Amino acid sequence: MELVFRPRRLRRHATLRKMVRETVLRREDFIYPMFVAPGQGVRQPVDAMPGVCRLSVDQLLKEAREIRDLGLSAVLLFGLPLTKDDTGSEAASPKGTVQRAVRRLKKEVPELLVITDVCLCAYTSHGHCGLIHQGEVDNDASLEALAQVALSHAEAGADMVAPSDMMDGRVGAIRETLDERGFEMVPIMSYAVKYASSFYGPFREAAESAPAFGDRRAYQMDPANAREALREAALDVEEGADILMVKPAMPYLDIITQLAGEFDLPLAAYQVSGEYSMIKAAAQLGWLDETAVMLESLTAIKRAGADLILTYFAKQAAALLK
Ligand code: PB1
Repeated sequence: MELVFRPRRLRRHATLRKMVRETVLRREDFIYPMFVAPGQGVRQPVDAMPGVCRLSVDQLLKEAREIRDLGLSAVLLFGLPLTKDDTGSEAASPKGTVQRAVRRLKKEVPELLVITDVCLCAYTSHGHCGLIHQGEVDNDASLEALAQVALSHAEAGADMVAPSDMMDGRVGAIRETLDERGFEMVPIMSYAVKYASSFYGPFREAAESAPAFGDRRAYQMDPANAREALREAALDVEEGADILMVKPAMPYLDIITQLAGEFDLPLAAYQVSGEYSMIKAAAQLGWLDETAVMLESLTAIKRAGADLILTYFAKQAAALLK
């Protein structure tokens, strides 16, 4: 039978396949999340996330130079406090780990863009992302606290702030505070569509941020919902978000595609700790080829529509894409 079109014609040679490849990963696509710990000389591996460490500022700077030399453009900082309390007060302290790290990074590794996570969960004794009032997370009381955290990051020199708390109205509250205090040019990367996912376990070990009671389902989204993602994203656009994020990534490729088609803001996707640790564990057991699966998963996230990918694989991927 005479076949008119043979798709295999363009798959015959590696060069041809490369010429017609539709999705190409670049080092500039990646943002590398890092954990900043108090103290000096701290380089504490996170058991559930092989290759990821809690780093004191001095050690973070060493790794930041390595990240820059790999051709990566940006890092996202998560802070670990010296002490936790009910209001997460250290989160907004000018002497906090993140604030100190930002000042040092901007001075000593200026080529790197420094994005800071804005949330209370790693700083509060109860481990929730907002303030607790009568046993539940008080949305509006949390907005002011979160805005002060974002302000303290901007004052330290952060290039961008990324609120991951999922309180209603937090993008607007942060935007208003930053603008009032002269930081109208600091963009907000909003964790606009963030699910109450079970893929965050390893992160909660790393950041010691698991909720002491209950869970996050009263503020993070139900994994079963897709249409609701459009509403959440639209609200953040109206409140002034500069970049939208979907989180987690691989279990939510449909949501990434949906948002990419609906909104014209840059779209980020966060390949979370559980997605990373899954691949690491299977590779350690010899069941999967880590490099191949890492690149395939990152390609899938970009193919789905993400412009930016937050991933703990950033260093490994950048080294391969050199
Ligand atoms: O890699 C990850 O799992 C990221 C987890 C993420 C960080 N923004 C949140 C996970 C959680 O809900 O515990 C932290 C929420 N502020």
